[in-house]
Amino acid sequence: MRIEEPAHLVGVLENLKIEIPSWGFANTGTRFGKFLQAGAATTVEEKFADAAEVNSLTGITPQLALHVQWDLPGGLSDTTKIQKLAAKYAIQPGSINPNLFQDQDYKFGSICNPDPGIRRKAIDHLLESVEIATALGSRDVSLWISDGSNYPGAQSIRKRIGWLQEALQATHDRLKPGQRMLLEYKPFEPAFYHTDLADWGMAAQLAQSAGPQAYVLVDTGHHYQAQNIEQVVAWLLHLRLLGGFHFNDRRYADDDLTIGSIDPYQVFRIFHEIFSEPDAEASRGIAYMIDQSHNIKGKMEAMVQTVTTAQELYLKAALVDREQLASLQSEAKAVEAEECLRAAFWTDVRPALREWRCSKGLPENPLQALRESGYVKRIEKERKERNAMLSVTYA
Ligand code: PSV
Ligand code: MN
Repeated sequence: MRIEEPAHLVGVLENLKIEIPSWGFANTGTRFGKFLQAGAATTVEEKFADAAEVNSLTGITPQLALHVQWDLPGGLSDTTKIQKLAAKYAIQPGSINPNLFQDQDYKFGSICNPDPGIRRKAIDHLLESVEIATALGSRDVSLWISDGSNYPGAQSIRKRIGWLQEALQATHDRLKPGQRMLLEYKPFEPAFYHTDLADWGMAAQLAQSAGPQAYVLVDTGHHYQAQNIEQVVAWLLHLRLLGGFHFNDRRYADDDLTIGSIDPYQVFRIFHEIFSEPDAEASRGIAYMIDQSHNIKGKMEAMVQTVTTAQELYLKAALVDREQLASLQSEAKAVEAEECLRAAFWTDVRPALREWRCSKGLPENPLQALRESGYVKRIEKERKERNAMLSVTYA
């Protein structure tokens, strides 16, 4: 496939920007332990440096998502340091992620904790996160609320709905014009009986009640096995509530594997729903973010592989002949309609992508270019000792 045919494909590629997570470069693991990597980022500066390298290879990752507790442990007072790093590496701070899950006080919840003092502390952290976003020029404050309970009867589900609403309202009211609050749902983990913000319906309702700057964030790993995620996406587009994604793949639960590694067709179907949205306004501001944990793969290679895979699947979805599909659907031609979708999915878009990269002065094959650049070897040498000293870093 050539990039000029059809002509709109170049525009499609120009529009796709993917936000990568700072934590994707740091040591991560599972609750059973961590395998430290010599080249993992040990400081926020190293995360910016790695993000800049990924951006120079792929050309589409100019923003880095930051987690407040991990990247700005000093809160608002760390924003000057982040601004300097952003300027030095030409990488913009992306979404700001408050942390409501690691403080010892949050054992029974953060903004849904039965203790009003702890709820206050959690709300203050959310408000500070909004201030951080403002100071850094970030549009999105992205909230994952991990609150829940482990045993029936242990907590009042109803009371906690009210506390959730109060906290989200207070956070929404602190947003500046143009900023957004993204609500990320997840059915289980760390809580295993009930999670206060468990699914897209709850998130949509909470976003609507919080106000016009609240949207839903779909983390692809945060669903039960058989959930039809593209249908969730279609509904959120319909409701004008689709704020963004945390992309990753999974085989079992929230596995945080690289996008498309298990089921590339699903990512394609999600993108197809977005391209099918007739109102450009509903899909314009969608934040395409990655939320992955590279425990086995080298972090730099995994990130480059992620970005190029996302680009391939996005381009495949752009190829669907939606006019033809609509007419086949109206005639209820099931096989032909499915084949129309599959024809786009099975198109090899890699030659077109290579062409587009060349036209932008980017390496044709970013993964190979990374291998040839010597970057990974250099950071492994530089960071090896620091990483060997770390036994625990991030969740
Ligand atoms: C929770 O599983 C989550 O998806 C949230 O987005 C967190 O911010 C992130 O993972 C932390 O790794
Ligand atoms: Mn996530």
